[in-house]
Amino acid sequence: MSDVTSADWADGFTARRALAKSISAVESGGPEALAIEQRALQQPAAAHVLGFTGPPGAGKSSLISALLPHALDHYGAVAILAVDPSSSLTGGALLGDRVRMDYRHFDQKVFFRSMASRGYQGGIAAATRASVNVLDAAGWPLVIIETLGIGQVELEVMDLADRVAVVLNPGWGDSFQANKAGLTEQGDAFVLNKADRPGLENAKILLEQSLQCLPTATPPGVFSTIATDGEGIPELWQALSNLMQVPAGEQQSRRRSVAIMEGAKAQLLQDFEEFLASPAAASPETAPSEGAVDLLQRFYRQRD
Ligand SMILES: Nc1nc2c(ncn2[C@@H]2O[C@H](COP(=O)(O)OP(=O)(O)OP(=O)(O)O)[C@@H](O)[C@H]2O)c(=O)[nH]1
Ligand SMILES: [Mg+2]
Repeated sequence: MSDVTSADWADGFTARRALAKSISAVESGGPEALAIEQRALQQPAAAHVLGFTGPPGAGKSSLISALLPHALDHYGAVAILAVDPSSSLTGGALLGDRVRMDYRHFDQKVFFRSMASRGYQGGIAAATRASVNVLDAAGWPLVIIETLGIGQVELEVMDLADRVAVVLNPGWGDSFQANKAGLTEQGDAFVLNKADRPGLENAKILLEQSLQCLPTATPPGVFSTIATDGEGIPELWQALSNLMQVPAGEQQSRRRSVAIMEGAKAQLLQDFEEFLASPAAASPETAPSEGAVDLLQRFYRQRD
């Protein structure tokens, strides 16, 4: 039984609503979002960020669910950001077979947020980064990000994580070119999930061969799991928690500098747009290339 009282529930609920609101605000992008994010970054970093990526339907959500009790034992509370593929190229057809995560029985210790992969002013990677920074500031010790391993944007999302687990299935060598997708460079651990399917040994050999070609001293570990019945989950968690022994904030300093740069860019753009709308921008008749140089010179002169 949970020892959470109704007063705790009320507190947790309010805090959660405030958190959800802050995340919505930073997701929507723009100067306001950056201001909230900059404020969040004033807190010392404490969160670890763990990414799960891989092709549609590989079992990322199932694995996260299966690992969650271990993660809660270790960290006490876990936030999950699922970058939802429903509006991306491949997601639609697989929706019927997706695991819809239901974490309500974990009470207040789990925060779950699904993020559409499109529709954010600064792009999904920026929205995810800002959300991670807000969750970190709000004291969530572990943030798990789930995303599809199919494109440049997803690679950018995974760049936010301290460590990344790549989830594949037996048969991946035939059906999915992890090398081509840039996944082999991304992963700190590789999970062959659906180990109950044929072709496990073959997939393992293929994967280990391609990982040996990486320019790292020790190739990342390969783990076999059956997420749906828990097989291999304790071993995978052990490996992931060893990998996560990174100083909290190692990545946060990177998230912080990207946020600062984005802030500066947004400010510059806003100033330039204001300048363009002003009489000072009225351009004399010149050739287009000279016109652009002239315009910028006048913009900088005006700001001195
Ligand atoms: N046989 C078998 N099925 C599994 C295993 N793990 C997950 N599944 C099933 O595979 C399907 C997809 O699982 P998800 O966890 O939704 O996969 P996902 O990678 O999160 O999928 P997307 O988020 O849509 O990319 C579901 O029907 C799961 O029940 C496994 O180890 N063995
Ligand atoms: Mg999923």
